[in-house]
Amino acid sequence: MLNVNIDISKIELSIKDIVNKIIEEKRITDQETLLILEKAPNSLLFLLANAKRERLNSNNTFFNKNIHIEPTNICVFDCKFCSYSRLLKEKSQGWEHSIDEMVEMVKEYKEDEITEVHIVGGVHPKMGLNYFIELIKKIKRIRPNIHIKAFTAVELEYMCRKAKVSYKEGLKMLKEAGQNSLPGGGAEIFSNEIRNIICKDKCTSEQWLEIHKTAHEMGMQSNATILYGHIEKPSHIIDHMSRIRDLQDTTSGFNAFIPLKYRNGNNQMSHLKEVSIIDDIRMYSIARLYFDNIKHIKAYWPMIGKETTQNLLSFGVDDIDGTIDDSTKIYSMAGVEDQNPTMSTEEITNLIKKVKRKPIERDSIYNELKVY
Ligand code: V47
Ligand code: SF4
Repeated sequence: MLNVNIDISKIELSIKDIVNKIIEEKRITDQETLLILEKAPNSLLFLLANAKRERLNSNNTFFNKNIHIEPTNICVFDCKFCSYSRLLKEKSQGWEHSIDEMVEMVKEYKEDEITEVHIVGGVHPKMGLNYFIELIKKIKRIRPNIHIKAFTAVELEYMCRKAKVSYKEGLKMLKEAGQNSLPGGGAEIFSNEIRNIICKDKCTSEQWLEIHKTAHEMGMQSNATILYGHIEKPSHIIDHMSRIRDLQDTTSGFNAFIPLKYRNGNNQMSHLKEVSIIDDIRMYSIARLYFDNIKHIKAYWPMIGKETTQNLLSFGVDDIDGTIDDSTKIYSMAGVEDQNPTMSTEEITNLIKKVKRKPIERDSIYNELKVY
């Protein structure tokens, strides 16, 4: 039973049973979730999400010490929401890091300063499977204990296709080189109706799910994301989460679900207004209530901002990623206020403590390393 103080008699009839199910910790269906996403008052949704967050993760708020490496922003795809990719013909605005440069980036940190390297970038036609295998091997040679979370399903689909290997073969080679897990990017919105408009040329929803399934079956865990707040409708959000919940029922390989708010700077969808903070909180809350099989809901602070992240810790979120030195350009180029997002351990833990939550440093697979 969730510990929540609600006067059930005051709740609208159509959502009363759903609320009872949530309180009794029963799984809610897609239809029920759609109904509460569309109809439940904010206060009710927020209260329930917080109760569930506290039931699953008590007061704990997780972060880790990592750096992001973006090998290139040259990309063969043309996602309408992307502010940072450049085509080969626009090379003057692009970057391509050499393997040695990226290894140097890792070397800048002492062994105990970071536990994870997160590698994600554009899909460059010349950076293939062998290139990334060499990169991973070289990083592991200098930091054998570091966790490498790398390559979205979009990058993996392209590199396996180009190398003419199956997902299983490609992932096996990367795993043998030292890759440990996969990030959750590239999922966007699974519905073809929306995908065909916002990112029609990259990997399909089925391919995204297949790649994560294959990784899970090989013992590589991953995350799942959703890109919300653009042209999608509530039904698309439910459909998206439903496909992830179904896969998780079979594999249990997802560590965290990460809602990513669409930011409208400098891209082909810039005419769209960004959604309000209330919509953000509703998205995170509904995710917390829907996923009974994914333990962590992550707010990626460089994208959503520090203040909103703090607020979200009361509405379902228990993980804030935590990059100590975030070199990601995905969000700074999309117009996020903080153009150089970095937080020291002290800043991260203070941010969490200020809203009366308990900061816990974790490793990449959620083993607790230190309580602050
Ligand atoms: O797939 C691109 C998103 C994702 C915009 O797994 C945008 O731990 C908002 O997935 N507005 C890549 N979002 C980043 C990602 C990620 C980030 C942090 C942690 C993890 C993890 C994964 O960034 C893309 C896309 O959905 N994105 N452009 C934009 N304008
Ligand atoms: Fe390329 Fe990723 Fe940007 Fe899409 S979101 S254009 S795949 S870098």
